[in-house]
Amino acid sequence: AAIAATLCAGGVARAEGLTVGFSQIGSESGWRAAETTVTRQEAKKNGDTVKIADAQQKQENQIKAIRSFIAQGVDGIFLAPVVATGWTQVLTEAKDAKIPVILLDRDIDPADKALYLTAVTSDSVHEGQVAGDWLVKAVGSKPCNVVEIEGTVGASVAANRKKGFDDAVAKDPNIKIIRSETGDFTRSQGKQVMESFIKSVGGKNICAVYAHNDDMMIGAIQAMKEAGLKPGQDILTVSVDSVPDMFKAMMAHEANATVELTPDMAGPAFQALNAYKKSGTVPPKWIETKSTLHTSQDSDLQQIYDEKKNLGY
Ligand code: GZL
Repeated sequence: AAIAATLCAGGVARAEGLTVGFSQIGSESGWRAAETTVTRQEAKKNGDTVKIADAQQKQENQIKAIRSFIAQGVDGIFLAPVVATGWTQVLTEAKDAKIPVILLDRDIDPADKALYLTAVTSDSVHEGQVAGDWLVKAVGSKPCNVVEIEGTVGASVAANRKKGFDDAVAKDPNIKIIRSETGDFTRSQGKQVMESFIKSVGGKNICAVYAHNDDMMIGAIQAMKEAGLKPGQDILTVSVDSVPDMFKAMMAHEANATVELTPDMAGPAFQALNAYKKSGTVPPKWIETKSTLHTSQDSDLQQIYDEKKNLGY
């Protein structure tokens, strides 16, 4: 009767919501935790149901979760792929089960492009370029030895952020990348890698640090301070994500720049899945989210910190 009433009133009855299985990497960074929070908020807003499986950053756990979602017969699967390879078999099983898969925030091997409906990601090569261009401007004409703390080995965003940054700084003969190692996107490993860099090259010989995410940079800042160095002043810092603690560090002049990455990948993903399931609309293969640069010179750092700190980072 209610549906009939709605139809009579000229509205379209809200069919029941979608049930989505989300294979999430884990909570290795503040950004990742925020993505999970925003995904729950988006589902609630749309009247959809999302089941989130935390893989503790292990691909085999993600594959198990996807198989379980297929067995449950969910309407769609969201996948944040911890690494770019090793998905062909399980995504073929999802395709055979006619369950659409949407990638969030990271990509998989382009050979498997036919195995997912769309990917909601930023342009992570561009993020690296923005970081590199900022450093070239900040360094000016003096020689600068840079150390690089990379993301998870095999993750699309780590390879892309490295490519974008390395290409951008290669334009400046004064800038040399003297060390580059993975910190696996976590604060603790970012700190350990920075400690080893300081030990091997000497803090005085490091002019700048580039970290593929803010969490590793926050660990690196801790290591620099414990070594009696002045991050953000003697040693320039640039990283990616724009988590609240990075705004705190920039306001304390212990960090210089961060490239923002929105944690809301799920919003566009739910929209694309809904349109696909309800009216067969095939989305573009890539739904791109935009990045912006924030630096310690900006006047809105406190305001952005206040806005972000309730987003579950
Ligand atoms: C980027 C995302 C990365 C974040 C890190 O899209 O995949 O994963 O930059 C997180 O903080 O670990």
